[in-house]
Amino acid sequence: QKKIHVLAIDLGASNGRAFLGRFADQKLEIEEIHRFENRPLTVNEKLCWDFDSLWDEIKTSLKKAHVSGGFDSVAIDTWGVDYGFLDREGKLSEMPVHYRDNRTDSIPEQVFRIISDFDLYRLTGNQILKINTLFQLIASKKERQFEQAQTLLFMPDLFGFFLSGNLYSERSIASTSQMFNPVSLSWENAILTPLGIPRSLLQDVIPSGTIVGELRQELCRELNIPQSKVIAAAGHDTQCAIAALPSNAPDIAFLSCGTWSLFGTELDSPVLTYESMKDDMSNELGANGKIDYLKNINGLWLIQECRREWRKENSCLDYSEIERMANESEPFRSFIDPDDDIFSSPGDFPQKIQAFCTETGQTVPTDIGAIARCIYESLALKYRYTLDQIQKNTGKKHTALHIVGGGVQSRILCQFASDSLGIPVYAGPIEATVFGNMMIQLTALGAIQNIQSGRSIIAESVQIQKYVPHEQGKWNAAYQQFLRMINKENAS
Ligand code: LFR
Repeated sequence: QKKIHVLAIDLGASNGRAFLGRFADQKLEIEEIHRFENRPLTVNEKLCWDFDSLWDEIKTSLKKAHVSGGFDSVAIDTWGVDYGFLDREGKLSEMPVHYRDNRTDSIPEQVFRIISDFDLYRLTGNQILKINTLFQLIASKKERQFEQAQTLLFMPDLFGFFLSGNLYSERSIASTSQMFNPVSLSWENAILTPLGIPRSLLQDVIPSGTIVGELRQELCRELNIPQSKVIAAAGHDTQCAIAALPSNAPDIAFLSCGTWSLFGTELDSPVLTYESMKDDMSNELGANGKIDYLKNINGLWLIQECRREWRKENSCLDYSEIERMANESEPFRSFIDPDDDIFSSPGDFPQKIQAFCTETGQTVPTDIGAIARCIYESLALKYRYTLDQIQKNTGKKHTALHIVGGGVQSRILCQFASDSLGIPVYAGPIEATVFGNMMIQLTALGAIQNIQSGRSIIAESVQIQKYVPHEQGKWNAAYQQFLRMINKENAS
């Protein structure tokens, strides 16, 4: 069988990475060929994507991939919800804004005066988060950015347009927007019309894993590379990662673990009940057309932000050192709700965690180990809280958790997740997003049959670490303590 080469470019919260995948005899080997920073820029006091530098890095990735053996196709994925506008001439009309900008702070409440939160949920299935595209768009509208805008493209589709010259809206990323109906699989006019969002801004939606065109000829000439196919894989990084779950067992729980913890399970149809909305559950479309019923939980962002602060004193502090200190720290002293609003934007996290503990009348963690332990335990307990909600809303039972993504490297978190949930954890692959992006490209190219076959191939080719639960009694008691804290918080 001829080798097929696919190029996956994944733009993550702190880095962008390009990997070349070589597929032959039902085996996929991956090689990192380029890595670059992805730091937001502040422009006119707004946190923005550094679009020009990212576009340069993408071009460098294409050149390097050519030198490393060439590629048959390329696909870009990134986080959900963000977008850019094109003007009449097809030029970017301004810098795309980053979802961590605070421009949407009071927007959801303003929107609820026109459409209730439950109507939004019932029609889109998305957990109501102020970062969602809909709320960002209302902020854009207030700032009169619509005036120049002819076309809205979600970030992976925007880069896809720069690569191929074609306009489209890939389904997995559309389904993070709070404007897309997961039942009719189309844009939801009952939301767009009353909020004054022109349907004409949005592109027709195409399924994940569509070949959208070829690299533009001018681009190939500029870079001196041959043409190759451009694929809309899953534009949404989380859906690439879920496509790479190393299992085809029914009813497995998954955790795509990185900056965010996306904790959920696959379903055949969405859960759009009031209770599900109150439980902050989301229904997002997977690359295989299934519904990912999941919660966005703040993830390793909490540790990343703390480390940024601690590094001001100790510039060599790495994650393994932080985990060692957390391991040595006393267990179950204090807990946070990882999703409290104070943790949504950057800035002195150790201090924010201490403030949370003071306000909730708990022991205040003072050193690095105690603060880190509080974060890891709280994340693991929030996973249990979420699994309970999922089981209540779906009537299903889950007997194992698969963790994929960078968080697999956090042994303490994998162990705590198993302890807290009382089920085994299977951790890996770390590079799930890249594997998934490539597998989706390979399905589009007809080299593999579907995502299910891709998952079997991944299960056979990567190492999976198993964790089993310990200290169940202590974790059960801790969970009761965590519940009291969360319920008190919710009541106040
Ligand atoms: C993870 C992720 C989540 C999305 C969040 C914000 O990288 O894509 O799935 O909810 O980022 O877009």
